[in-house]
Amino acid sequence: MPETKPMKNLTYLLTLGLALSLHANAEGDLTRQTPNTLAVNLGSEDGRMVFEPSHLEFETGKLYKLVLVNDSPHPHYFSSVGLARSVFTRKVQTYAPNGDRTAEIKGRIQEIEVFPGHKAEWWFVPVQTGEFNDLVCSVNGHEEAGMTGSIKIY
Ligand SMILES: [Cu+2]
Repeated sequence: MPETKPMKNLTYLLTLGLALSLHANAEGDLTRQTPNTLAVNLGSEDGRMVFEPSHLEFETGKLYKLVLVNDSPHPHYFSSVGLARSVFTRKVQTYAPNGDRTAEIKGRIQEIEVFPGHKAEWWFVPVQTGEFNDLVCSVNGHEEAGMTGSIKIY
């Protein structure tokens, strides 16, 4: 039986509807967006106890790749309970000084320690807003020496 014109239109609309819903599902996975890359230096090459930059801002619903770079002579932590409680972590990726990937970590992240010459990427999507003045390096004496910072999620 040949397809009638209204039947063809219905088939077209059903196909279009399916295509649109598949598209909506792809966009719905917030962890698969192109990441917004942000780099933070933990300490400095000449040994200063700083986060650079020391104030970070994120927007809810966007995927971030926070690159924690330690080019200093000391190990440093990146620790913010406020941030940790406000994001969904996709993964943490770690790198050796020669650039080789050394580990990929999944699950809830509280704080990350990066060793001299190493790098770690924290991929996350902020899911709630807030302002936190609790960014700190928890190595003994580093907070007192100036390794503090603030984070705003809007
Ligand atoms: Cu430190």
